[in-house]
Amino acid sequence: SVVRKPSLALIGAPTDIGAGHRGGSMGPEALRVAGLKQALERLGYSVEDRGNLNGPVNPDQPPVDGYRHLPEVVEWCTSVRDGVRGILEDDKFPILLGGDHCLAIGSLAGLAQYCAARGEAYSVLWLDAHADYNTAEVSPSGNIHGMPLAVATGHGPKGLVDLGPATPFLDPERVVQIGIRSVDAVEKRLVVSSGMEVHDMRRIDENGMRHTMEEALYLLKGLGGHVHVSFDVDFLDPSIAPGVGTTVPGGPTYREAQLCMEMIHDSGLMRSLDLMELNPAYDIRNATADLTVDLVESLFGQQILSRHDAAL
Ligand code: 6HN
Ligand code: MN
Ligand code: MN
Ligand code: MN
Repeated sequence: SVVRKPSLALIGAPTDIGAGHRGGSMGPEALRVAGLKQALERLGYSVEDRGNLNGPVNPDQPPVDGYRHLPEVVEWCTSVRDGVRGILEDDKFPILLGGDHCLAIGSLAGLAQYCAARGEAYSVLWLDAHADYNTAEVSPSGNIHGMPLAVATGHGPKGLVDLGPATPFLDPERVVQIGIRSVDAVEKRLVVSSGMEVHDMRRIDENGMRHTMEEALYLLKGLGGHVHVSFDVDFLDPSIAPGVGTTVPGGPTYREAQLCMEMIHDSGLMRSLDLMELNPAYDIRNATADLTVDLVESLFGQQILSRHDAAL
């Protein structure tokens, strides 16, 4: 069967407003320098680069009432929401170039608005070292990039929880996490009772990436609807991906990560994508950006040799 390739649209959100380290604001440009658009064009996609969104500068202030930079995060996430929704409304596949992971609140809200207007459902595949399920009450840092899934599922401040078509704008039963290996003490309790499907690194160690992804994709397929992939680059083992602010040892190897991406592609489920937390200030000669582009190639169908036995 011939599946028509979607038209892709890149949109940059150059800010580190929700992170504890500066430098993620350079992520979108590093991905462009690594040749993201050209790589996707080589695979036969038409790719539009919508440039960068604008937003407030990072005031580098300590948390207030448990949140760092909440008003600025609201502004950035509002423009990400509108940018991502605009791409979907143009019948294109959005690729958000972060920027820190708080911006996923914006892309999920935009997707939620788009799906709600059409009576569709959506699910999320979250590739990350972290669960990103903190609330202000339990966060050790106040950094909002540690909170996006809690916010989208309704646990967070006014201004963010109400960015979608309703509050909450994401059903935790429709969230699948892969690669998790750093969860804060109280966050653990919230994650366990959340209803999210968490494939932590121990599960990947015990069952392998193949079996883990088979389970994850089987669940997402059964849930139906739009599948959004939110890729936090710190998902990867720091030995191959040093260019992030919050490295955690013990992540997927190069081949485990490639297999993960290849299987997502073969499932045919993905309809939108975030590329988050790349931090060129910590990178070595743009190697982590280059690796991210390599992985995105697999996510969009690059194969070592063509094969017809898709994973699902
Ligand atoms: N990320 N759990 C830590 C915190 O401060 O809440 C780290 C969060 C990292 C978030 O990498 O997207
Ligand atoms: Mn992370
Ligand atoms: Mn994250
Ligand atoms: Mn390549």
